[in-house]
Amino acid sequence: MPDSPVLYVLNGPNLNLLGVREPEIYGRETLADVQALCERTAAGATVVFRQTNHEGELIDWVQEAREKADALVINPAGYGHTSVALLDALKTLTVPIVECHLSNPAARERFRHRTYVSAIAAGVVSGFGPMSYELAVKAALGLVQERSLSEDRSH
Ligand code: CA2
Repeated sequence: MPDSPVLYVLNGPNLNLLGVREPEIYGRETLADVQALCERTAAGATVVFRQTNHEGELIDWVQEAREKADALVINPAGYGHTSVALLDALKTLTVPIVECHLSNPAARERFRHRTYVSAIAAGVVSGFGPMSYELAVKAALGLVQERSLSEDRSH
């Protein structure tokens, strides 16, 4: 495991409204609460936590993660269901990608049942509210550790 792994946690459109609108679906915790939860969960790792409402900015950050991150957790929000461009950017990463959703999109409208991201993610965590992020962060750091152990063994 790198001494202090760098974990990018990227959030797509409208997640800035968390805790403010539609609490029956997305709960009462804010994105700042989710960020604090990720930072607590990833103690010892560096967490780069960001949200954007703009597809191009999200793609720029994925490209940045390609250079700087040891793993990526992404809640692509609506872009997960629509964006081939985001998928193309994610495909360029060699580090583990964990997809994360607050709600369980498979239990919602049909158009939410598929995301482009899940085709290339190491795994998907959905339906547990903010705890989805906690589980996703643990999974991502677990994968980083697994990789570095298998790299050590091959040297
Ligand atoms: O459950 C999730 O995390 C989603 O990624 C959230 C997306 C939705 O399009 C996905 O199907 C599932 C929507 C994010 C909107 O976030 C809001 C938060 C609070 C109030 C209104 C919207």
